[in-house]
Amino acid sequence: MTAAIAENVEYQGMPAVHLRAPNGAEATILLHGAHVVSWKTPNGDERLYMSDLSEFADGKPVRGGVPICFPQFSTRGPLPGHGFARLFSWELIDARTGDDYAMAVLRLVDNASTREMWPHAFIAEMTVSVAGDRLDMELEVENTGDASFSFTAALHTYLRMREVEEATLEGLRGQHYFNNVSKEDNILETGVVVAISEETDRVYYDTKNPLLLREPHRSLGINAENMPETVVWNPWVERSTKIADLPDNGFRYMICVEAGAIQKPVELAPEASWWGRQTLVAM
Ligand code: TA6
Repeated sequence: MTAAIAENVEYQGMPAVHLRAPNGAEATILLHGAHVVSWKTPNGDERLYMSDLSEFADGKPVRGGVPICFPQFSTRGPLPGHGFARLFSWELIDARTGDDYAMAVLRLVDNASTREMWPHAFIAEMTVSVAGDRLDMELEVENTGDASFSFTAALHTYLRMREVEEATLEGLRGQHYFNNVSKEDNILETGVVVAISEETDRVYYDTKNPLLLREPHRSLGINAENMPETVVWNPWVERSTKIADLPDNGFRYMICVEAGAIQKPVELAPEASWWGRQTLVAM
């Protein structure tokens, strides 16, 4: 055991905060987008996927890690895809360590640029902590204006896979989903596991069970709170070639399992706040 660390570092030329729990688990979070770009278990095993072709620049999304989608999921509205939270620099407002954890809190407050796109006053805070074999990520949004607003949000987690075809995702049987590839809605998931062998882009509704992502050599527990949708995304062969910041074979080494509040927008009255959380547990 060593002391926990929360320190300012650079990652790909951008300011970031590096967390290390006393057991050696680590996470790195960019101030840009409050974007978790790395999470390693104590044995040094990286559990998040990051594209080698990702750009790291103001106003550009990062391809990999955990993009925050806010205040709009995907292209379901007039804002840029997945909203603007991932395009701006957030402020690091707290970085702390304890006996068994290290954590950081980053904040985005509405400003002239956000109000140009979305005319609302808000504070968004992302809290990230590493402890034991867990990564906890919580997004909180407060309405600081004098009118209600609504939004959708997601933690668009890119999980690193040794080979995505080896992986199975358990816990979605019996749920209904929207298939964003075929555009069919309300499809019943009948499979005991979801496996990736083609382009997959699904929004599962009202998912309450913890999920288990198994690979032959390791597993990952995925829990969400207050984020009722689970998105499962892998672009597969053809679509990958159209994503400039993803290597053509990048889809083999990733699966996105996202926690979101998507189907029913969150309505926030003045002074009200909301939070949603995703927890990953390495096994
Ligand atoms: O969450 C799945 C999804 O919305 C897909 O439809 C896919 O386009 C992906 O996110 C990536 O979006 P991005 O805007 O980061 O290219």
